[in-house]
Amino acid sequence: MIWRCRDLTFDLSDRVLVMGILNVTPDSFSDGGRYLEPRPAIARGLELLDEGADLLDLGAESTRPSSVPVPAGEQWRRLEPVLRGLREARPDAVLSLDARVADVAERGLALGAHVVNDVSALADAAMAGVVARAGAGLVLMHMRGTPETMQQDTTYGDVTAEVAMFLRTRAAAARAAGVAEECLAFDPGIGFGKSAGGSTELLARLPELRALGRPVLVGASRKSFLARLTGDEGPPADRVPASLAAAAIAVYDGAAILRVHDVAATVRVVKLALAARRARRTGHSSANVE
Ligand code: HH2
Repeated sequence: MIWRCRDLTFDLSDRVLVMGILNVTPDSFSDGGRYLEPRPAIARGLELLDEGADLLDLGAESTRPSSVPVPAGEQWRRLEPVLRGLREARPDAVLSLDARVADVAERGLALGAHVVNDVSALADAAMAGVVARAGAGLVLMHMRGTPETMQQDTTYGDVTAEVAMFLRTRAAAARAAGVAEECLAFDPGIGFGKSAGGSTELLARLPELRALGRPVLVGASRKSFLARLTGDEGPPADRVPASLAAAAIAVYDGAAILRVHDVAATVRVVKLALAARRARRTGHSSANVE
């Protein structure tokens, strides 16, 4: 399964990309305020790359429940120096823009970013055209409503079927605007307008989303549904063990991209889960270890 992002082509049939999260925000739920200034943000990005991140996802706007939109100008003021700094320090780094505003995406793509990660799945009517013109990768994520409203109703008849239908429809809209099929990736939107049960069900039924034919991205890292299941009452960093378990389940169930805060540990988990996935497919282990 090919994922094309401008001049890069990833074969994700038997490979998992680890996407490191870099939130250049004052208020993200896990790392808000830590990387708002360019210098610590660039240092964090380099650290994530050194830990083994295949790509970085740069966001300038929190989308946690009840968060409010950040004006495009302010988002770009936060992002620009960090994008420039990372491009300068690591010209080969693969950069993704966690952006729902076409203007922000367009500016980031002009500076060399490869992917647009749009949690609103093209709510901005200009977004698909911007992505199509750049030939960028595009992550389409399922969310009910907006971050401000999404937790008001988290009941579904069949959450997986509804998510799959939504992603199919948004993919058709992307293609109609000129985005190539090979550039698309899908994301069930763990925690975005979902109960803890809904998020867990989506993880368990990932093969049904993979069957849609595009790489599936999973973003479960440190999210509150994990704490609801484990009973962890502390800060988001306490959710690392559960996040790693979710990463293992996601990879075993066919995820192609993991969006995570804890890159070094996730890289290790991916190796095991991918080896198990291969062994399930082939009937024997390909791991060359005694
Ligand atoms: N989750 C968050 C943000 N962007 N993008 C995709 N594709 N999938 C996700 O699950 C996803 C996402 C929320 O996590 P985080 O960036 O850590 O927090 P915040 O939104 O508070 O900045």
